[in-house]
Amino acid sequence: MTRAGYVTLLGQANAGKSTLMNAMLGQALSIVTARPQTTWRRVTGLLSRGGAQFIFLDTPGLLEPRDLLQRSLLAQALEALREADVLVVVLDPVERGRPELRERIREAVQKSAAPVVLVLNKMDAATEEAMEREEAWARDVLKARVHRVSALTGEGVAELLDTLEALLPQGPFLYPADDVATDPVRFFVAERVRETVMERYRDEIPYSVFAQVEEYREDGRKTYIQVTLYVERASQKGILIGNKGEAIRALGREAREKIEHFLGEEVYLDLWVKVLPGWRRKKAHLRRLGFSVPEDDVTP
Ligand SMILES: Nc1nc2c(ncn2[C@@H]2O[C@H](COP(=O)(O)OP(=O)(O)OP(=O)(O)O)[C@@H](O)[C@H]2O)c(=O)[nH]1
Ligand SMILES: [Mg+2]
Repeated sequence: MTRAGYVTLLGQANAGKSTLMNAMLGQALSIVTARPQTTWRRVTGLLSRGGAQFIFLDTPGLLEPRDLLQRSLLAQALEALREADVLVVVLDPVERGRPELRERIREAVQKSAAPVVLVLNKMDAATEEAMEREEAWARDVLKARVHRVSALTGEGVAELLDTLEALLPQGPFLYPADDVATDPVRFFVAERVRETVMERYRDEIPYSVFAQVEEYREDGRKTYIQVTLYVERASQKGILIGNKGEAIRALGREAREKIEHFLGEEVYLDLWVKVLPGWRRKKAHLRRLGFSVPEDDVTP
């Protein structure tokens, strides 16, 4: 008898959800940066080992939304919560986060019918005192079982997987055993460009740029990939391009190396920048960029 099911990773921004999913998959699928709010969509990662198939759902960090994009992020995280067969709540003992977010986590756990596993991440960096404080909160408030891990070093990840496997529902595999992802390669390519932007720029730029693959041609010697970076304002376009295009060339080189590493082949990366005024706040723009906007949202 095999087991298969959805394992949703939920938690505040920067807790290490994407790093943890990648560690469990043994592959850098979701992008990771030192900045909060790196993940902007739910990312599915598949792990099949022996008689078990884990369908991990990496989600945007829980937040108190301040614009339409953030409302879309929160809605996606909550939707993934509803699909969970097993819920993994990832906590960051180093940066505890605002009390409202703890409240959101508590609500999510209470609403979920799925078994809950609480992960205290960053055990390589957190003090024993901080770990114990979080463990007490988990025990008293969430009444969940607790695992200490470091998604960064891999410590505790194997034991966590064993716990999760035992909680998966019995049933047939839902995807072919050697699949790792359900999203198209184009998505992961665009994400690598966005990851590079988030790492190289500061202030508002990391949060104002969305990357989308517009063309992907495999007919030449090298795969040709055209990615458009959508920005909110003309001034941001100038910053991205830089003096005589120097900045965007450097960005392109770094992003291309990441893409080549991910795909295992050489590519030609062509970056364009377009202004989509105030896209984070406009329903039509967000839809065009592939974000789902909550139906009940009345903002134009
Ligand atoms: N020291 C340490 N750092 C970690 C660990 N796990 C993740 N990080 C770091 O924490 C930061 C955020 O990691 P992410 O995986 O992007 O966090 P996330 O929860 O997916 O964040 P959002 O997508 O913004 O919600 C990165 O700088 C990671 O390298 C860990 O176990 N130990
Ligand atoms: Mg993430």
